[in-house]
Amino acid sequence: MYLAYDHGLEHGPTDFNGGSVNPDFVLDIAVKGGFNAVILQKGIAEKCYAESRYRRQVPLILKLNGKTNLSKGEAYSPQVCEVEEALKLGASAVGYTIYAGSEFEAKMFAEFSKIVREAHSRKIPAIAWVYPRGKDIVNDTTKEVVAYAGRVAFELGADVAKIKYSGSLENFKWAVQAAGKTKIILSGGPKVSDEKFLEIVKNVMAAGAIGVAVGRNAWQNPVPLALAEKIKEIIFK
Ligand code: FBP
Repeated sequence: MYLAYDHGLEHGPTDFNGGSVNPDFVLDIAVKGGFNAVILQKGIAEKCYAESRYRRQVPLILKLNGKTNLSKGEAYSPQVCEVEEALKLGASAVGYTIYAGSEFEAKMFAEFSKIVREAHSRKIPAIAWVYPRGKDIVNDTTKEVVAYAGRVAFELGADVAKIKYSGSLENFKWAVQAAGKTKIILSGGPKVSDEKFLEIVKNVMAAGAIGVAVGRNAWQNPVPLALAEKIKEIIFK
C-alpha cells in the first residue's frame, strides 16, 4: 500500500486541498496510516524526507522522471534523478513513468531500460508507471490498452507496474495475466467516494494485483486514516 505524492509536479498545486500542500501533512498520513512506502520526487525527498524522522518511519520510492501538465503536446517525461541519487536520499525502490504510445515512447524506453539495469545492479526494484498517452490513444482505460500497459512493463523488465483501472475485475484480470512476472499495482486515480474507491481496490486485488498506490483518494480525503484502514483490511486480510 503506497502513498503517491508527486502531484505537485505532475498537476501543480491545484490538486492540494486543506493541508496537503504541505509535505509533512502527507508524510504524517504515510506514517500514521501504515503505508508501505511514500512516493516522492527528488526535491521533496531531499528537503523533507532524507534527513528527517520520516526516513526511519516509512520507506521511500523515488520517482526518477516527471513533467507538468502545462504542455498539452505529445507526452515525454524526462529523467530528473539518477538511481545513485535516489539511494542517497534513502530510496528502497525507484519509479519511472512511461507514456506508451507517445511520439517519445522510444526515449522513455531507453531511459527506463538503463534505470532497470542500474536498479538491479544495486539490488532495488524498478517500478514502471505505464500510462498509454498521445494523439493515437483514444481511450487509455480500455481492457486492451491497460493490459498492453502491463505487458510493456513486463517486456521492459519492470519488477512492478502501476497501471490505471480498466473498469472491471474481469478486465483487470487480463492486465494482471498479460503482465506475467511483473507484479501489478493500481494507480489510484482522481478522488471518488470511499465506497467506489474501496470497490475498485477489492476488484483489483481479486484480479491478482499485489496492491495499490493511492494519492488523491487518500490525502484529499477528510479522514485519510480511516480510508487507509479499510484499504489495509482488503489488501492484507
Ligand atoms: P493518484 O492516486 O492521485 O491518481 O496518483 C497516481 C499518479 O500516478 C501519481 O503518481 C501521479 O502524479 C498522477 O497519478 C499522474 O496522473 P495523470 O498523469 O494521469 O494525470
